Amino acid sequence: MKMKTLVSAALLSIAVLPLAHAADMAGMQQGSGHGIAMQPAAEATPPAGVTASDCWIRLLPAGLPAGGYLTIRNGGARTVTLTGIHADAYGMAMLHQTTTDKQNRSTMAMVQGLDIAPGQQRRFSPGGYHIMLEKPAKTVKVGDVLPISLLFKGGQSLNVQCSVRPANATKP
Ligand SMILES: [Cu+2]
Repeated sequence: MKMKTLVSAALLSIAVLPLAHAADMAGMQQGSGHGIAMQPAAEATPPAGVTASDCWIRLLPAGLPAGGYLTIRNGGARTVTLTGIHADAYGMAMLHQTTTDKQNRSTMAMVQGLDIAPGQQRRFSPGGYHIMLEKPAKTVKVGDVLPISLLFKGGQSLNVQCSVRPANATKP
């Protein structure tokens, strides 16, 4: 257990993993020791004016990590910072960002904190910001609706229901 913590810390410090675009989900399976894991479920006190919508999870076969996508809108008066994710159905839930360079090479990186300014909307989608979900705690099937908690700096959190979609889905 102690060793695993050390490995996690080492991987966090690397944080950027070059990956082929098509294999972005598959490639992460190797690195399942990294990330912000097992944050306790908090009582949901959302930051003022912040809402989340259109949450969906893309289920992949063969135990590959699932991707979570949604839109977060800040209708409040101050900037909020998304710092982590908690999902009851998964032992590990991480904030990731995929970026693609001019040569069409994709890179997936850990996101330590995502600021959302007043009036701003952040859309998570395949090929961009996503929630990486690993270590399912139960069998997850297409059609399930799973709760996810968005954890914000300062200890606030927002709960959102996410529908589970098949591997070929590209939007909610
Ligand atoms: Cu990822």
